Amino acid sequence: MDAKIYSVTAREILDSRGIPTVETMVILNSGYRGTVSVPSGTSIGKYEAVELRDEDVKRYNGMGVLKAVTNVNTVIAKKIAGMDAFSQGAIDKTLVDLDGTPNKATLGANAILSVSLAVSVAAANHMKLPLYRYLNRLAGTGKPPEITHIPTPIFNVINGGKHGAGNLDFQEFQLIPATNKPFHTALEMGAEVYQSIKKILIYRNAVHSVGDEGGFAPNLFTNIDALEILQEAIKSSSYKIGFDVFLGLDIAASYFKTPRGYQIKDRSSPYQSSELVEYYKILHEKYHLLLLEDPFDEDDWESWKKITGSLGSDVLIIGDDLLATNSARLTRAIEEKACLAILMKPNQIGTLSEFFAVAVQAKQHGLKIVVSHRSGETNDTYIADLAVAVQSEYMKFGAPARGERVAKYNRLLQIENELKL
Ligand code: 2PG
Ligand code: MG
Repeated sequence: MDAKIYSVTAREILDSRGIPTVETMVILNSGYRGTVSVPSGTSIGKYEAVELRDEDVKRYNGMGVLKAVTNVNTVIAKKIAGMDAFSQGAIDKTLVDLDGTPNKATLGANAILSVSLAVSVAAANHMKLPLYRYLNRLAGTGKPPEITHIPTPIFNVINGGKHGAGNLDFQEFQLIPATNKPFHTALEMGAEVYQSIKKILIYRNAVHSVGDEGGFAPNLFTNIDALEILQEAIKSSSYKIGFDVFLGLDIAASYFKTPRGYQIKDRSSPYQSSELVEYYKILHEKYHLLLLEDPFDEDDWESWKKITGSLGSDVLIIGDDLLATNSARLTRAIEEKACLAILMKPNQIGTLSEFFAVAVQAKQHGLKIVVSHRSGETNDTYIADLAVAVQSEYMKFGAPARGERVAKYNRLLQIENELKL
């Protein structure tokens, strides 16, 4: 039997925050099928493709996704039924054309992405290939990237900003094992230090409940205190900071930019951009920062250029909200030398083919890639296979704790084992 699309069916399910999301199943004439659910962000960049929410306050406080589900089950299903599941490019183009807006506002990026990804899973199953293998074939232009490594994990172990119930301004305090560690060792390191952080927080009488991505969400006096706790946790382990393990920050600076400057709790007056660059330099010198994500607001291009020019040779400057996995934004960032790496989230752009096109563009221009989850996730592990397929340098799937986060890490253990990497 052939791999033409027989049916496309979506439904509303819950994500890790108890908020509705879309799950879509694609069945082929051959009987092979693919089911995928899509994630959802909280710190959503201005330039991302948009999720369609029902805005019906009588259901889920307006957060229902029945409109997106209906779009899949009617317009989309009708249009792509009968198409060949191996024609991912043609299917994605059909979805983009059907929507007709640059940010997928008509049908919803949640509806479109769920279909785009589910088609690829059904195709992989039809070919009896592991998903990462099938995706890898779609990932390059001509020659797919050779699979030689599992991307290095960036563990988000302390959650602040919009992800934590605590009071920290920076969104993610991260732990990054050295890139030469095999994945299972990196995971072990992350999990061990995570447990040490918990002990330190308990000892200090600080809150040790966790935030949206499984990292702890304490109340502390300053953002620096969180870095101190990470440093202490590493010291209490057998690992050496700056050698075995490094620290990173997703600043998510758009969320504390005010008309008077960048306002964080570490200082009473807001930071002007050149002062913030100097502050980041100090943090780097003191805490071995390997990376800084979104150190400035997504429209503050001048500051991005400044920090990449002055700190870029030592610290990986990553654009998340700045780039929104969007080719036009990436082109500008490359021209203006605004950052050195791109955070890539499939739902920021909305189709698999566009995701791959951005990955190719980034690689061609020497930018490093971080494949990333969202703060609202399900137990779906697609993103783990995708990171391996693209052969990104890094991946960011949250803390080494909580079901929806460890599902991805456990999937990577499986892939590592299978590939004998
Ligand atoms: C980020 C992401 C994922 P969200 O800012 O990098 O960690 O958060 O999904 O809330 O946008
Ligand atoms: Mg981010």
